[in-house]
Amino acid sequence: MKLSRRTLIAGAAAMALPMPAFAREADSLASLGAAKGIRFGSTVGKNNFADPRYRALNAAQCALVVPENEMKWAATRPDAEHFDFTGADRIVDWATANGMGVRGHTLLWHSEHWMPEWVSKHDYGANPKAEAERLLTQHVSTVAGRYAPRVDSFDVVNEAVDSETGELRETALSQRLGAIETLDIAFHTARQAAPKAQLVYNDYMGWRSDEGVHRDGVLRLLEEFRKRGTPVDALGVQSHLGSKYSDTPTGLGALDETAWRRFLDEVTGMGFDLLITEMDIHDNPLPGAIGPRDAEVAAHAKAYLDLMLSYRQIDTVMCWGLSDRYSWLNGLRPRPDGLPKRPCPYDADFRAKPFHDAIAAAFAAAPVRRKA
Ligand code: 9MR
Repeated sequence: MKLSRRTLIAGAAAMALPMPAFAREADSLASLGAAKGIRFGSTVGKNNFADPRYRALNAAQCALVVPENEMKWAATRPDAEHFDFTGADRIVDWATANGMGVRGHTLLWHSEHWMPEWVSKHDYGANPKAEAERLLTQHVSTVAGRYAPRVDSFDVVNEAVDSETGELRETALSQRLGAIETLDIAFHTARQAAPKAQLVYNDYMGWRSDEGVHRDGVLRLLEEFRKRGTPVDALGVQSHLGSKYSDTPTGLGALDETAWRRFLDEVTGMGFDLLITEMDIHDNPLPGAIGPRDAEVAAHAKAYLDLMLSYRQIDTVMCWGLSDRYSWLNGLRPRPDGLPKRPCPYDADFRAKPFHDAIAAAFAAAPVRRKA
């Protein structure tokens, strides 16, 4: 009897055996994606990287991983003088040893809230502009230089556009340098430090009808990048799908597919490639019963991926976590009924869910990529 990889993983996990090391099988999401020229992957890090079952699941399913937090300023820069690459190195070394590629996330999270506190409190001295530029270029060149070429795609700038206003956010760096100038410096420095890597602007604008302001803001920023000659290769479409603020049982929100396609057309029309960088589905507004809930999540994922993969500029599809056990969404507002969330392709016990099958089906239906 030939045991499938899924059975082997579940069996080994149940018996608490060391995980078998095996090559990815033909039915893994990585292999199904690769058949169409798509790299499939997910994020690892935080508390989940210590779980051997979870590492094995990722190694079995993914061609690519991205450290969830370990490459951010908050993890790599305890203060202005020092770098700490312990967490990021561990993930990059493991991925390389297991034949997986790595994406870098993120060289600059352009948000006061998500930068370490010392960046705001830092003494910028007599020439604050020069000092802000020194900090930023030193950071980007050190991190990008360390991980190139093992990292061949970086989220250079993350979430610079305020989703409520469409304007660029302000940070301690941008107060000294100017907002667009800060982003320019980050991209130019990344290009120098990692000349062969894909440089990505990454954000969470999406296809719901209430996301128009955010979409417009991102479009304006991308146009500005083109005008200024900023070296940006692609837009990372995070794809955190599902509810925003509403936890009422209204489904996954009103969609505006026409506006979304127009947005993607404009982005690709400017010559940017696209990536899906952080896909998951927040199921707070969906009914508690697992069958209908999983079915709705899967249908949503399939419709979304079908639309997205019709753009051949997408050759990377990443989930933000493979298993419900470790989703960041568990730390967000609880479901109104208090039940565990089910936002990922695998459940909390690492069993594939209909969301997994939806990804497999979308890959099977996808046209072969331009760059395959
Ligand atoms: O999933 C990440 C969570 O563990 C961190 O606490 C948080 C702040 O560093 O970032 C989360 O990841 C975010 C990603 O870096 C950027 N896009 C949105 C993701 C979910 O918030």
